[in-house]
Amino acid sequence: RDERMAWWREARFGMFIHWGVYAVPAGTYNGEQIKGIGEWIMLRGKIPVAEYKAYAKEFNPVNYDPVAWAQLAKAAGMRYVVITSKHHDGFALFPSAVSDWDIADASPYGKDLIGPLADAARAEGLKFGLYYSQAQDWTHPGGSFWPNREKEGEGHWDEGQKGDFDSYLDAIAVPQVDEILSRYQPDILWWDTPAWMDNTRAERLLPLLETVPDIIHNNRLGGDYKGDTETPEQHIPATGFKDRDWEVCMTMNDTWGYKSYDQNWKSTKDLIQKLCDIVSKGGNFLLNVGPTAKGEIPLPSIERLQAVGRWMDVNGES
Ligand code: FUL
Repeated sequence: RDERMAWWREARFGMFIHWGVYAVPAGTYNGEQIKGIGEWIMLRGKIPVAEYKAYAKEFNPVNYDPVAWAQLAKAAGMRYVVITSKHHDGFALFPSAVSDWDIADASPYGKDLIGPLADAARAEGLKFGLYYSQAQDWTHPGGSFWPNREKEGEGHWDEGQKGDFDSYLDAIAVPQVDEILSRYQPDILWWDTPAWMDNTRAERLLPLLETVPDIIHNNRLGGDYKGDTETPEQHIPATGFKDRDWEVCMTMNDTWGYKSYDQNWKSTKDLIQKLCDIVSKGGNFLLNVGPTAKGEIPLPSIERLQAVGRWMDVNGES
């Protein structure tokens, strides 16, 4: 374990990327600004599946520049990148053989978004991780719904979402995790919101990880599985975790996925202080950017990362 975790413990600072079809509505549905984090707009707005899927026709990231993204992360002093390969809306940013709700079939862009970033990150000497929402899925029949207090089989708002959770795992989650592991050999698998997961279900995904030597995964798989890393979200714990690796994930404004009108940006000074606070306690900092549907990281995020980079040039380790 120690050897496997060595690069991660040294890394300290990484870029989280929440990118998907939710960047099209960008926080607004039917003329209404939907409260909360942008990538949850489908649930918070109770948007019907067919209506939500239509957004993919406008998800055309022609300005996507994975090399520039990787260089930005590198210049900021980050050592790894973690991108959402599939978030709760079920949309795959990679071509998937088991679903048409993916970049290849549902968007005019039509090309893989994950592979080019994996290559660009690795060319910059960065490690490459994938987020995958294994349980919660609001478009494939049978996917689960968070929070856990929604009983199994409940929580949906569209008939098309109904189905059997185990069948969903068989048809979508297991084969897609297999696809992303075999295709991209990620250094990290970042699970999320394990609603309705238990040991038996977790054990259908867990063996897939063995196909990627030394992969690191977080504590959100479900059941009793605690993974390699603790994942405090949007806050810095008062003290570190005893005998556990940990990583704080945080947004620069108040959303992970792009929202056109969220301008509540943390200052560069605040971000640097947070990084120092976390690192001094022995943790890692996974700092998020939410690119637009055209494939652009918002300028305020770029400016902050560049400023953190200038601070790193003076104060960071090389
Ligand atoms: C949460 C998710 O529900 C959010 O959308 C985001 O991905 C965050 C990092 O994890 O639990």
